[in-house]
Amino acid sequence: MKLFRFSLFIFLLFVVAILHAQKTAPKPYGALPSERQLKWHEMERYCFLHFTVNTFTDREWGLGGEKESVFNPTDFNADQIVSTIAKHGFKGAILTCKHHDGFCLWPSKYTEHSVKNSPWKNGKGDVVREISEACKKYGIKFGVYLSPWDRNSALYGKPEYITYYRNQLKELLTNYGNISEVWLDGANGGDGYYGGANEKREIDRKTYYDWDNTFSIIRKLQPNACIFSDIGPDARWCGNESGFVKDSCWAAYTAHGPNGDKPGIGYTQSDEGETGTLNGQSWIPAEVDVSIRPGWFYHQSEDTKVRSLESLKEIYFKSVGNGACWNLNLPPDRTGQINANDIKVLDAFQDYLTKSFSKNLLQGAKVSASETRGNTKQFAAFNVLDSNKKTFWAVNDATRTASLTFILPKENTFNCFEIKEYIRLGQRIKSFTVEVEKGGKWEQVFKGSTIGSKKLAKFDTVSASKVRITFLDALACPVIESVKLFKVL
Ligand code: FUL
Repeated sequence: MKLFRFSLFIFLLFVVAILHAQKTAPKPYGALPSERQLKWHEMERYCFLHFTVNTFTDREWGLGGEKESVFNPTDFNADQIVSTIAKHGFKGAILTCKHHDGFCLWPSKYTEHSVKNSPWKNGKGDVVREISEACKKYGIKFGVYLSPWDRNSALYGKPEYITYYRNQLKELLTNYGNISEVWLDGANGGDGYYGGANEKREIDRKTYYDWDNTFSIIRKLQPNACIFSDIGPDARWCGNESGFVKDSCWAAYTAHGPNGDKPGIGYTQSDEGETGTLNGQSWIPAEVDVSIRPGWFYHQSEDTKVRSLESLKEIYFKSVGNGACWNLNLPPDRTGQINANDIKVLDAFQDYLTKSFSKNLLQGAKVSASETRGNTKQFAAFNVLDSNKKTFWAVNDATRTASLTFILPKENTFNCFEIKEYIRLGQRIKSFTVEVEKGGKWEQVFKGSTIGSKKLAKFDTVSASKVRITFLDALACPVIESVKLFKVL
């Protein structure tokens, strides 16, 4: 009898513990984002600004021996550049402060190869200063690209170059206000001017730069800056320059070297960037960098080759719509402004976004769930409809399949769901479907895989008043922050 009572007591304790657990939020799963990364995710879209001597020599990669005198924009206007970015809904600008040719857009005290020896503003100009100040004016985040490869420097390839590189980085990170992203390019080593040596210099991508110590400098000087590279640590290269990540894309990432060995910047299996890693080691979401033109720098010959509206739409869905951030390159032209041909398509794209995404058709809808964690309001389905980013719908710990059913205020026509996981607790969903009710029967209109920070699930236009999202499989119980429904153009 005593034993029976004891067992009953233990059993009840167990039940109470389970019930209690379901009244508190689910435990985080796997790799998690930092506060710095959460802010980065919110940006969704920002712009690259590729500008240097190449703009004037009509090259993509300068050799390093260009005369400073070639840099001479006729009407440089940071206000025009940054206001264009802001007006079109982009949230940040990343400037090529130094590209592979080594020419510095600011008057670095560590080299003569900079704006200070150019005719532009009689050598008194500073592109980094003007762009960073315009960013402040328009509420745009400012990021810096400082090419690790420097085809101008005589020091490149020697240990002293690392000190030179870090000194320049320190100038950028201390003199220009808040930096949102430090963009580290993997392109490296080869032919160059190298102070007049004109030779080929190879470096060991895995060891030469001693990146860990450079990362510490960045963390110390700009703790909120995201560090981007092939391997993160905050954002990873998506693995291509064509404008996409795969439909199934994890923010978690475990980078590998080309031979399955230790990876480095410029030394990875780049196609892994397109998908991330299921149950990967760290939260290192993808950034999709792509140019609005065939080249990264402005070439007049490409004025007729600017991407179309259709192309920008496709990139948007394949980057932002797959949980990545989109870094669209807008190269200033020889005047030192964003070219009118580029602005034309940006206008059309902004108009498309406004018309497509300003009316959430779930406004006023009713939502019910197959299950609610601990049957408490705190985790109820209606949380996915509010605009509070801190509330979410969650199910019980053991559940992997669950659904949300929406009843619209009236029958409506739509073709795109926006779904967000509550990523503070990790990325969980592995597959899901969207169904609409037609004549009392459910019809599947979309089948997808991962969700993460944002998924745009686009399908053929349908009319219905009842629609259901079923999360079919997940790494841990589904936790959904928000759901919206649109009729996109
Ligand atoms: C590449 C560079 O070589 C290109 O010139 C460009 O800057 C692109 C964003 O990254 O690796």
